[in-house]
Amino acid sequence: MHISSWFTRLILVGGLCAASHTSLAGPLAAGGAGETDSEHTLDWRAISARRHISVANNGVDTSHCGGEATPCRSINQAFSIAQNGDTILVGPGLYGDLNDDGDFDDPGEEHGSNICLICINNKAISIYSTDGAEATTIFTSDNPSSGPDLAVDIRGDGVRLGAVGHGFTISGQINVGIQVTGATHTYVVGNIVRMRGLGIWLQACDGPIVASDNVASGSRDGFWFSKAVGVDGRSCNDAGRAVVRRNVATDNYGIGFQFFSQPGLVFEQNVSTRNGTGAVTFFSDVRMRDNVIVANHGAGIVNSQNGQTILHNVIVGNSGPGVIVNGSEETPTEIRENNIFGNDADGSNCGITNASNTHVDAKFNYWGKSSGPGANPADNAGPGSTCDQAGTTQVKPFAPGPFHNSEH
Ligand SMILES: [Ca+2]
Ligand SMILES: [Ca+2]
Ligand SMILES: [Ca+2]
Repeated sequence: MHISSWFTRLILVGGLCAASHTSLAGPLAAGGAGETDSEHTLDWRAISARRHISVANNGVDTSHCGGEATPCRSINQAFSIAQNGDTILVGPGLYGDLNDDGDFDDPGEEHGSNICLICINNKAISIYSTDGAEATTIFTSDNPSSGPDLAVDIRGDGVRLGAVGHGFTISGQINVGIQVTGATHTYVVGNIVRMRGLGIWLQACDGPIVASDNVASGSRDGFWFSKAVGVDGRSCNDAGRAVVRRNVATDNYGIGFQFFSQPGLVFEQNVSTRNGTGAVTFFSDVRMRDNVIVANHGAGIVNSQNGQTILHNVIVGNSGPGVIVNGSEETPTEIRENNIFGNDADGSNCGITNASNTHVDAKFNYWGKSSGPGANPADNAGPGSTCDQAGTTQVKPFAPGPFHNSEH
């Protein structure tokens, strides 16, 4: 499955292209983040021609494995041989608990540590699959007898795990699929994760960290983003800017995307669908743009702190309110140019529930009807509705028709 085509299809099926998109310059219009653009133009031929360490299902782990004709069997063994700046290329097949006996002590299995099955510590390396996530599975057993909490643990700057078309599927019943702990300039791209607890958890430290084109499904929560706290002797004063782009969280019974403490985090072109809740923020200044937040079993977006920017999203058909704004800071929240309808059908029909007593700028949204927010088939919001606790949500002017998403 190629995520971007699935993404486009999802939007078109929604029939949201009836009106032309009037582009109103928002605060993100000139900003954005070109950080991950290189992911799409990754020169695979050049990478595979460069010196690299090979891992394959017909490999054997030795102290000198890794040549094209003498591949290693496990990713850990390749990592132990790798030096700073090296690339590890992993062939198709199965890695991890090869015989599904619940442990990792058999020949060719990933002999990590009691913390991590695959441990990427303190070397700036790139690890790619040659054939893509669908063809390359890291399996952690459905019945682990004991063992690590993390399937892949990255503790180091400048690591790349996967690329578009060159990631991994990580599945099984241990707690976290991919965890990045206290890193900067680290990329997690093109992976499919299905875990017992949490799909992907990125904890940034003093610099940008990027998650793009990943899929997290069938876990408790899909994605978590937070600032690392004093990892390995580093103070991690600042989370740095995180970029979360083109990921999909689906069928997680908890939360699709959860943001703890990364001001300035850019969240764009992601899909959150059929999760318990679509996305939850605990910190001001998360910038959400061009996402699809649909058909979640609870609310679409819950802002536990105000001060977010929510622009150009499709927030449709969630069982709870489209957006809930909590929080007490005097930082205004901006929710503009979104399609917000079909939400909260079992409740109060709220497109935006503002329980914050602070100003929410919700101008220029489309509410499901040309006459603006109100009773079905529109969603409600703003002064005079039960959705607006203190009458501080500004819903006028509104958009008379739905926004196009052709820009995807
Ligand atoms: Ca085993
Ligand atoms: Ca065994
Ligand atoms: Ca409605």
